[in-house]
Amino acid sequence: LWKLSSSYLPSDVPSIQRSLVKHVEYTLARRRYKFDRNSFYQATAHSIRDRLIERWTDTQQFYASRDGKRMYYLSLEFLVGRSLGNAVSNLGLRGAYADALQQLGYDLESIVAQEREPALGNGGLGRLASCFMDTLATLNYPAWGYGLRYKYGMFEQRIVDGKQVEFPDYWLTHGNPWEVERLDVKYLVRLYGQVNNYVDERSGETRYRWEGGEVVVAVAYDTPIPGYGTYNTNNMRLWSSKPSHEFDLACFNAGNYYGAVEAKERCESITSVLYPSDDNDAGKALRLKQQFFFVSATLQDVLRRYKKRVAPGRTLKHLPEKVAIQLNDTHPSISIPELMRLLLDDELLPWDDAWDIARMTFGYTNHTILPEALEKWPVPMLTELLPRHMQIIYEINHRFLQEVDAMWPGDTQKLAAMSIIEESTPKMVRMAHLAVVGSHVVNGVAEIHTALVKTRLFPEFNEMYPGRIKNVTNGVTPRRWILQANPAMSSIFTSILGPGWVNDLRRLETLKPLAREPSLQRQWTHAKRFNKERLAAWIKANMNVDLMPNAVYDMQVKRIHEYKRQMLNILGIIHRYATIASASAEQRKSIQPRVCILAGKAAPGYEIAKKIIQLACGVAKVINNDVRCAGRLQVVFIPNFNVSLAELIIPASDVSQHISTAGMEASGTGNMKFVMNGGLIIGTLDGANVEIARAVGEDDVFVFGATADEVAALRSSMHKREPRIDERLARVFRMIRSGVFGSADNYERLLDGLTPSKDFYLLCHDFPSYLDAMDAADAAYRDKDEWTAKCIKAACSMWAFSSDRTIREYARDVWGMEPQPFNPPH
Ligand code: DL6
Repeated sequence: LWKLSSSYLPSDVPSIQRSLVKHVEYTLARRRYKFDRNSFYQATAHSIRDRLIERWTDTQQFYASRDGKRMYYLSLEFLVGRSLGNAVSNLGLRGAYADALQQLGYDLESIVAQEREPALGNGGLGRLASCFMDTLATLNYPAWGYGLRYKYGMFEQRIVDGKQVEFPDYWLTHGNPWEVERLDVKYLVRLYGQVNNYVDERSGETRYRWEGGEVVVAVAYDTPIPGYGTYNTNNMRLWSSKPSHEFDLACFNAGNYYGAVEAKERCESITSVLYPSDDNDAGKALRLKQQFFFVSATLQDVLRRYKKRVAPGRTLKHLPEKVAIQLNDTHPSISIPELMRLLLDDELLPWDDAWDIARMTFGYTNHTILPEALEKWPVPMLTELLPRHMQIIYEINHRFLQEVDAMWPGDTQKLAAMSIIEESTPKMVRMAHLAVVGSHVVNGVAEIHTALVKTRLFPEFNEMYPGRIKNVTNGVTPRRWILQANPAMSSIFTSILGPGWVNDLRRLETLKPLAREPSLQRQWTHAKRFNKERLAAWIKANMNVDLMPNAVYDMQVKRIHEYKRQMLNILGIIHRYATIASASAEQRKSIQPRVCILAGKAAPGYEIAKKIIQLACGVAKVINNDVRCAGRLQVVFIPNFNVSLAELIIPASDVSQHISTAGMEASGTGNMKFVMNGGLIIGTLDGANVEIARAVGEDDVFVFGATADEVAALRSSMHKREPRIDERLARVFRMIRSGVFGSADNYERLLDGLTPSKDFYLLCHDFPSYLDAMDAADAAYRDKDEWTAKCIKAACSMWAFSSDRTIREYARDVWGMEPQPFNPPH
């Protein structure tokens, strides 16, 4: 067999063309004269997939033979984006495929744009997981991602009558050429049922068995994840739920056809839909089922693979030497009791051994300190769905509280604050406490966030387990976010530095001294203009709006949240509008032209966020139709923000806004992408903004607003604050209330929270300094050469925000894992 397939598929242009035609004819079963663009997309994807598969299977075989430590990244979300462009580029075949397609009458970029992106994530957390997958493969780490294959991904957002309307995202309509269904890789997952005990004959100990209930099957779907400039190709395994038997035959035979079908559908519903809220869905039984279904299948799979490798003296005690499992937030943290159950009840290990193994295997990443986003599950719900796990959680908590009591004898407040069980009605399981207790490393995702995790979120845990909480600042992959998203800028880098910068962003530092050189500045300005025109063409084609070409392109694109303060941006836009409207024609000429772009989805049940979108659309409509604003101000809300749109929008920005109330945004990753793409940021001292400002220089970031410490102090004195607000802001409120942007009733709830005594997100407080920061950005933009120099220097200072740096830190400080580069035998 090896001889029959020993060399890799040829990737010269004629061979690629043959493979494209073969796939149209045989895979898609299309007549040779009936090709269209979509069949060419499918054929191109299959042709690339063939080339991925050979590297992929060989890489996995190689990892198995090397028997090194592996890492499994458990994430309920992977925001993958389109795969074709990424795959051709990572395999180094972009040129060959572009030529092959061109000669057949197609253009690679328009073929790439045919792909419907799988939106299996909400936002930052899911996209981070996908950036990590790219880096893990690129740096040759033996790692797999595990997740769920939702049939319906993140909803499609449309703007109807100026409001968000959600439509289901059935992303599998045309199939998914990137996945391989593994009907042979399946596991049974139990739900509900009861726990029975028995006495183990050998040891005489009481043991437990979870029995009865419903059993669902998890079927694996695998997707190859190619590294850039390496043969290593990793795996992302997503689970789909199926019934354990097609119909309940008893039901069926008794004439209850619908009952039989219903049971089948109940099983399949587990992986039907991604929950579209990026903070917390606790309380929804289906979400807990999803989480457990996911981790149970994953842990069975991980243990099966581990046990397959037989080595002298190796037992389950050595699991942490060979396996690291990273929990992407608390969503998969039910893994901790599930691994304990498998080790205790199936493998019959003693508690202490099982606990040491579990704790040394798991790492937990915290992505938010917002109290409402910290998952808690009602004890009655957990007891019903996972009775054995609830017992195990109680036992973990019992032992943990003994440790707490030993450290702080008699301190009942400490016990209550730290307990995994919250003594509320009903009692709740605090999943974050479970994750901290059951992991050997807990990490925050930016320096300031980690400091807050240590001091505000888990201060007692930090005292009890010194050194367990670490910082690993997030990063993004330069392959997707520079090379693929911004070919114009990438070709400048490549022409000066050669292609190696993509995997070593530090090399960009050498361009900083050239930032004022006219020839580099000229190329840079052309690239930016090209990117702006590319975006403007899309907006014209899709929204029928003509954007001004020579304006500052100012962007805020991210999930809509009160703490992210899109509202502050909109208030600033209205202020600018008021200034333009009240200026003379002569005065208007000196106002910096600006295109304000907003995009982002609001969780369907988050009414205030939806009102923010409505206000943005209302403001856009008025401003874009007011002749006084012509040539000075435009506002666009781009619907259905997703990864593909981000790739188009980000490279076109001059400035972008990352303006969360300080202390509330864990990291942000958009901020990194914008600066890497040659834009400057306006931001608060929050999340990764702080480190970005340090890396690029405080002068090149337009910082404003209260710091995290000031926010805390301001909040505690809020009730005493005088009701006086900035006169410019008062004018903006009057305009909204006058109905200029649509009926004031629509916005009353938004304005209601904006009085100094109720201003939780500190919009009133930060508004004046926000306007100062905007003015500073406008003033800086006027000196074009100096602005370009700032942008070049900033973009070339961003190496630390590559996910390559992030993953190296995880590998060193959390996983204890070494790269394993695979080179195929030629
Ligand atoms: O760490 C990735 C990303 C951060 O960049 C954002 O700042 C943070 O808001 C986001 N967190 C979530 C919340 N998830 N939960 N739970 O998406 O993580």
